[in-house]
Amino acid sequence: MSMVHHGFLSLLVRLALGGSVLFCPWVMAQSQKAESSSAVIDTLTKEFEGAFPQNITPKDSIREFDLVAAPGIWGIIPPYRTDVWAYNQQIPGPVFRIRLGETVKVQFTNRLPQPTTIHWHGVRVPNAMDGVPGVTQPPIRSGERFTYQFTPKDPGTFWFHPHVNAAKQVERGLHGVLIVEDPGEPRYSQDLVLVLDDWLLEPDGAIRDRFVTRHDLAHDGRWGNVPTVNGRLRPSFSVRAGERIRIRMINVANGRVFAPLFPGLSPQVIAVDGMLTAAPFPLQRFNLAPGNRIDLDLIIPDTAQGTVLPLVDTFTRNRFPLTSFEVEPGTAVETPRFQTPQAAHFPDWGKAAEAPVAHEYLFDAVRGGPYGIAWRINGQAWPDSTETELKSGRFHRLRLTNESSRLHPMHLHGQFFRLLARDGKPVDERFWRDTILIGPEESVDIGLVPLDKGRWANHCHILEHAEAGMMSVVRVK
Ligand SMILES: [Cu+2]
Repeated sequence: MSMVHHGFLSLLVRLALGGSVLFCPWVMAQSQKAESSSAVIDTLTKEFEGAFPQNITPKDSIREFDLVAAPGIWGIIPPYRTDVWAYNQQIPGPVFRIRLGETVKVQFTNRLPQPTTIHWHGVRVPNAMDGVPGVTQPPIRSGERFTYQFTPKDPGTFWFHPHVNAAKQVERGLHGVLIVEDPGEPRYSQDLVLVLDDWLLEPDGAIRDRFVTRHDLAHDGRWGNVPTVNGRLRPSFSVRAGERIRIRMINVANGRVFAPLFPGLSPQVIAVDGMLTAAPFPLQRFNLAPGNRIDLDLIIPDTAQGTVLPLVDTFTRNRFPLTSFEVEPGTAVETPRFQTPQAAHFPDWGKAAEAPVAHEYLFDAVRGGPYGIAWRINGQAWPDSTETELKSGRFHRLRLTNESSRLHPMHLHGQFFRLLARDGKPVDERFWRDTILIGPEESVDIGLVPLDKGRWANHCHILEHAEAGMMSVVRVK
């Protein structure tokens, strides 16, 4: 029966009962439904409890780091010298390693010819430390200093980069790594950070200096011609048979998605976007989109002595090597034995599909705007934007719908979420994310219990798309 008929019936009932709507069948059905969906949300919220901490008690230990963003020179493909913008004159920028409970204090100086900020990707920082201009802080002008200080609540692999003119600043080389070690986690033979990047270089080694082009915007952002690991084309690492290595892989590219694979080896994925998975799973086809991180547990087999183990990208049909591990002959070591680390608690969320969709975000592009093509969220291109609100400490299901034929790795600041469904079909991903790659014409549902209050950016991590409007703000109250 249609709503019109229900409305008509309820009017009749109301007239019969002298204005009371207590026994209106339609109103009763609605309120039962509301009750049951709020019961479902209660269950989902309860299942989340203990998944990650609301707060952390800082130890009495402040780790100070100096960080300077400035023009510099880097040998991406020696002997060519490339003019870059870099943190502390190195590509990638420094790796800041701290222990859980320690407070990070970064004394930052901007020596770039333009304003900048630093965003701590994936770190649940106080909102004022999130580095988003016009949302959490004013841009830091050329020559100015700013102190970022926070105590990370989660151990894991995080990174940092500018949030002003990011398509240009990140592409020119501004990115660094923050690792929060958990003293309770096992000791690997090596803890190796691999920063994956992708440069668009001219034949003389210079960075092609046209940014946010119409071509980039009509496609999946800027894809380059020189993939690098830790700022070098195809570097190699020396390892020994028997070693058990924790590899922390980060995609800092503007647009390129990597699907890293070690042919013939079976590393286990132990963390995604910084957070330990509910259980380790083999690395097979994992799309590491811009912003994403994975931590791997890799054992170098005894049989590999004297061989070279490549790491290849398999995202496109055109497979290419990223780096290789040279296994020294005759130097095998004993493999450290321990249980692979995993999340202490991971919510079941089997009922998540029964929760109503709290907000839907539609992504599309139109002609216009400062770059000729504008990327939009719900019909608006940043800074034109309507905030959405989420309640802190309550489960929400959000729907992200891609109405375009391009890729969009969507990144929500300050929160971790879990993929629940693709195109309405349930997906059982047993790990958290802060960035989710959405395919052409695809719609995904994500679930989260936001904890940290404030105004958090929600944007595409293809930095050209974000620059051309694909950003909005979610307010957690
Ligand atoms: Cu996008």
